[in-house]
Amino acid sequence: MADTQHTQDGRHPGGETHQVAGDGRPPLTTQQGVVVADDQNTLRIGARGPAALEDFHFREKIFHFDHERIPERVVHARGFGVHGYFENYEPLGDITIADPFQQAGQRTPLFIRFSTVAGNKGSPDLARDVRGFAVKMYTRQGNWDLVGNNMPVFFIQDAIKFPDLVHAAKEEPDTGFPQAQTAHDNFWDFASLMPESTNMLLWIMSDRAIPRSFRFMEGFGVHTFRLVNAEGRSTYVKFHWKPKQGMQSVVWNEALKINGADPDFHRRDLWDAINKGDFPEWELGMQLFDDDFADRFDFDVLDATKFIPEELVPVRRVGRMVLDQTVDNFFAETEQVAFCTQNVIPGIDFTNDPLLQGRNFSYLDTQLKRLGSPNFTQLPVNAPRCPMAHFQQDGHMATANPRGRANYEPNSWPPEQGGPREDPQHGYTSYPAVEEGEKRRVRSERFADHYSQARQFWVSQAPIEQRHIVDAFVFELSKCDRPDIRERIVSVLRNVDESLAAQVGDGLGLAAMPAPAVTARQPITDLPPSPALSIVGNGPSDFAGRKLGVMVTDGSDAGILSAIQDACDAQGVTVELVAPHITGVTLSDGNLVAADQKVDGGPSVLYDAVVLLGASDALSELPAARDFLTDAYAHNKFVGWVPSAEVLLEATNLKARLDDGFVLIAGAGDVDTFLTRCAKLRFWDRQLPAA
Ligand code: HDE
Repeated sequence: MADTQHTQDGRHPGGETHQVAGDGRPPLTTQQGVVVADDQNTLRIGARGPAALEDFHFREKIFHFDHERIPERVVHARGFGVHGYFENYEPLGDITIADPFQQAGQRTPLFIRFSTVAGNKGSPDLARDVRGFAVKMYTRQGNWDLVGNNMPVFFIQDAIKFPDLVHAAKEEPDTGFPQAQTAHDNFWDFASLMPESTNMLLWIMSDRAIPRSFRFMEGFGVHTFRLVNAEGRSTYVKFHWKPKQGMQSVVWNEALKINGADPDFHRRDLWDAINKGDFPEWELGMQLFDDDFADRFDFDVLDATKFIPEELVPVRRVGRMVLDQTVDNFFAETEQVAFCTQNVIPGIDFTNDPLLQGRNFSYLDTQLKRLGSPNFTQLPVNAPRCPMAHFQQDGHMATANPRGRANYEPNSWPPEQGGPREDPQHGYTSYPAVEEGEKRRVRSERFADHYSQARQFWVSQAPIEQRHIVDAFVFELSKCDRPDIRERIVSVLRNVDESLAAQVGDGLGLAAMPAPAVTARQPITDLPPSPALSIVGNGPSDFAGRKLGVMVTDGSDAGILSAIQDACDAQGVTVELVAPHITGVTLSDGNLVAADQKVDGGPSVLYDAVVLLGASDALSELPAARDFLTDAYAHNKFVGWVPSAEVLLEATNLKARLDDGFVLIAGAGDVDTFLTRCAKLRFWDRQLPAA
């Protein structure tokens, strides 16, 4: 923050000049600005004597350190934030007066924080989980927070169940584990007794829950919101973020290994991409509809366990989000950013979605607990960037204190002293929805169908994606100790799709299938597949933004390597060299190239595809080198290889199993063929041959 920074010559901004140390660095000071002479030794009485209480430097240093932590978020504790902007494509004044959507080309600065939900702050990035997708736009009409997820549906219909859901999903209260995973009895016990969570179960068991990177996943506002125009007309809207890089996920066995090899895999990916100028982009999409559609739709648009298929209501792309700047300080920005669903601006309003209504209470409440003062809005990452004036005052850490005489209203002080006034014309006006009904603890009958859309999601998946869903259910349920919980989930799945239930039952080794769970309403079984729901069907068109791992040894072909590097540069692909030593290898032309990773620190799970540009008998002896290849094979990756790498293919028994996912790079001319193949990202036929 500005007041703790030093200028180059050692002056505090606006303060006196301190003596500058010989090499030009500013002197170390206490928080009070007193220059420190010795930061190595506590003040003590005699060389072996007791410490003196008057050591204000020691006291201040330890005191501050002791108070460095703030409570982590109850959910979404593990997150990563960056800055960017939203650029609007065309004026949308006919639909909303919201500031970001008024002019073509208009840019609104924003901060985004991606997160996992269940894990603690230090948990690995590639947990199987929903990803938070929270965007704070600093508009000229105030801050607008769209606090979404990477899946368009949620586990529960009413916010009152949120504490139960989160308790069940996080660590069990007696043991304090497992960390960052739902693969335990408590979660599946709860889920098996909450039929409304079935749709979301399919989503979190799908590859959506293990994205390859934040850059390659979709985002959703989840709830139905309202857009309101100047005439006060309301249009319902569902918000979507569509990654321009295409969608991509990893496979589960890979996720498990990435968590060991690089627990920061997702944040590192985003950090690296932005800092090398490869700015990730998403398009903001809107599904716009009216009461007429809402009445006709098979489900209630206020029910957050349902999505609206894009094939029914098209997603209109209204602008793009570009992420172009990493944070200066993780704590100041990512940790202290405070998203609140109730941060809306004129032209954007809520609906009665019971989940959204509950969230509107929760977020403000949680920020006070976390940040410790109602003045969290004054922190730079949270402060609006438009003019702001009000009569709220004081409190812990108040730094933006108003000047002038009046701190109340109405008042009769002249304008320069009397403070701000309300503005009925431009101020936020709620949509005047007419509400009526009995005050009761009830839920609409229209929320009662829990299975039809889960089935629609299932039938929209490619066969390989269906296989992954089955495997994920089997994996998670196999971690449950109680057989009755496993069986209850299978009985729930029978209402979704018999073949899904049978495959999961088979994977669990059930002797007999349990009866289907009782349904509140007969599911609809003929909802058509929605192609937009498949990741494999919505991948990228090229290999740009991806990472290639090239294994090199002494004598590797310099010509092919430079062809790989040139082609990858041209296509926006990152190349990393993996070698027996970090110092590097001597290529065929006699030049020494440095390695990016030593072989055991650069497993193939960190790359989208690999090339074996060399191998030796000694290298093939290393388990890490063999894993490099066998994992790439097991994870259905494309493997380029040169004849001299054959020794590793033989050492791993893969020489006899070469398939179309292996590309022989006999010379520089084959590099393009290889990279073109890589655009498909995975050779799925290896795991599930096309029918
Ligand atoms: Fe949250 N959620 N949530 N949530 N949520 C929080 O706020 C809550 C829900 C989401 O990067 C908390 O600052 C309730 C749906 C994101 O800082 C808390 C309910 C969706 C983030 C909270 C929900 C989300 C949060 C914890 C049930 C997707 C991280 C810390 C009604 C649309 C934001 C905090 C960030 C964080 C409450 C359900 C998304 C406790 C009560 C549905 C992305 O306030």
